Amino acid sequence: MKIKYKNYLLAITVILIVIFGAVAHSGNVLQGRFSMPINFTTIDTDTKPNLKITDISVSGTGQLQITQKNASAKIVTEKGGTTAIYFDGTLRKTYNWSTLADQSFRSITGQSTIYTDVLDGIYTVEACIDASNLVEESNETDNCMTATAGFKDGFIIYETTNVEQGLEWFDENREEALLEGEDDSKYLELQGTVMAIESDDVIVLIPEGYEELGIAHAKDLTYCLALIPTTFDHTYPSEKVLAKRYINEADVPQNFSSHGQIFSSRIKSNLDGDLEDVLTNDPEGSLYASSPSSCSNSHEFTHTLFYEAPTAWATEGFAQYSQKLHQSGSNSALLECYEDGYTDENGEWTEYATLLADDIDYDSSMCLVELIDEIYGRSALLAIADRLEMFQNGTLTDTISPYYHFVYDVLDPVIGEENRNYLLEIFGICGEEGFSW
Ligand SMILES: [Ca+2]
Ligand SMILES: [Ca+2]
Repeated sequence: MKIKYKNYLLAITVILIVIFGAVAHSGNVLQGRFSMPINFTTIDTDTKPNLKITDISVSGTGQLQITQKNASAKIVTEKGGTTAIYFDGTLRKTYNWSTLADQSFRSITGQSTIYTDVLDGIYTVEACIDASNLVEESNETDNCMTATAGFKDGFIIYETTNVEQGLEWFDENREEALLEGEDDSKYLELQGTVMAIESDDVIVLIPEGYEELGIAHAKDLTYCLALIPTTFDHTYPSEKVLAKRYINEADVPQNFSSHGQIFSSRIKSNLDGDLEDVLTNDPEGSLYASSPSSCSNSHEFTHTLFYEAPTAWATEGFAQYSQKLHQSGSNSALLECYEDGYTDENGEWTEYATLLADDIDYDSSMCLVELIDEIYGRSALLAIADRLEMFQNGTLTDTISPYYHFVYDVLDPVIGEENRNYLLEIFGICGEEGFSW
């Protein structure tokens, strides 16, 4: 009888609250009034607090950020505990809780962040809450967290699980492997822990252990970003330049570029070699010539601006010519274009290849772009670049041919039919039948 009476009172109370709410507020407001979170079960079962570190990250200005949390519904009453931070296994700093301005981590399910000094390198960071074991917790085994984190040359370095970012191509390989009945797990295992090297403009994803290579790569992309879009009078098409270097089992290094993104895969020994080149500043290394006036990723970077031209000649021609202009010491930079052929880095003469749609000759295509620049001027080259950009943006409306055609829709409107015939004769193409591109 007593229990029933209680239930009866409770029911009346609930009804009165509902009526009061309905009278006091409009229908629109009511909806939110009954969505109160109810945590009674949790409160009843948690008999002890549980402290843990939930995140180790790096701020944009290079401070280490340690997030600590009370993952329970019991308040931590002790105020004199400590949180310890180790760099590469050595104690770096102990924070006494009483000195921390934000005490939220002691409240029920509360959390707060400790900001350390600015990092001065890359470290294996371990953070442990309740390091002196002052608090009796429901779980004493989850108090520490380890992560690789750093700040160097203006780049923040951190582990990332956001490996899906820009991994479409990688996923295609995985998909292909699955279709062929292969085990796809190797693609993920080869990748291992992914590190992000990030600044305001650039992000490089790279396997753990190759951070120094990632920093050199990121720096180089910063130089590319300052040099190349300006040359072609373009705005970079993405908020950041994204480059992803990952380990694959393919025998041949693979590069792929698209809208604001560069991917490259190497077998492990290649990546090891690239890292060694950076660490020893090897003059033969791919990033040796990297400086504010010379961008070593010039070719692939340029593809991120012109990634969808109507012909591979235009795509590769612009990338190679950009390399000649921006990458000192590269083969392209040492190549001299003339009216009927070119000399290579050894001074050897080669006649131009015939520019056919399916058979790309990088050096000849570069000279096509360079001749446009030299004979018809930079403004003609920029006008062509604009039309390529409009093509990939889908905003080119004044096309002559029914489908987008490099000769009719790009060259003709800029330099005229007579001049384009002159150029095409140089590259062995005469008459309409040769215009497959
Ligand atoms: Ca704990
Ligand atoms: Ca404890």
